Amino acid sequence: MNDCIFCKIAKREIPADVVFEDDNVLAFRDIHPQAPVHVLLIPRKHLVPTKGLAAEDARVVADIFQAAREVAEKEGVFESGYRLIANTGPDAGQEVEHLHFHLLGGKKLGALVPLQLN
Ligand code: DGP
Repeated sequence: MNDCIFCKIAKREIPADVVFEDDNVLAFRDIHPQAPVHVLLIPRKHLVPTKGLAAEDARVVADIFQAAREVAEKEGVFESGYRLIANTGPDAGQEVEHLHFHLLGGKKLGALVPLQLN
């Protein structure tokens, strides 16, 4: 996708603090960290989950979960625990449509949904 910011990061057309990469997955630090460890994991391919994933793309989701484990180990939060989430749609505050998971850790993360938002 020409105008997708995460595609540009995946192609290294714009800079990012990359912490993991392989042929299918890239992980880089979120520009607005919400926790001491806040890494985004994306497929290199432009996938939009709200449009549905083809069976041929399902493998990359498993690859992302495996990469998340490696990132958590590297970042020192595998033992203490971490949260892996994907915002989907306006109520979740999704900004970028390219499939991505947030890996958050390094502190007690508290409630999944803050009470003041209820
Ligand atoms: P979401 O709300 O789930 O769509 O989160 C998108 C995240 O992407 C948000 O936490 C900020 C982050 N982000 C947006 N643009 C950039 C960028 O250019 N670089 C980096 N590193 N992160 C970005």
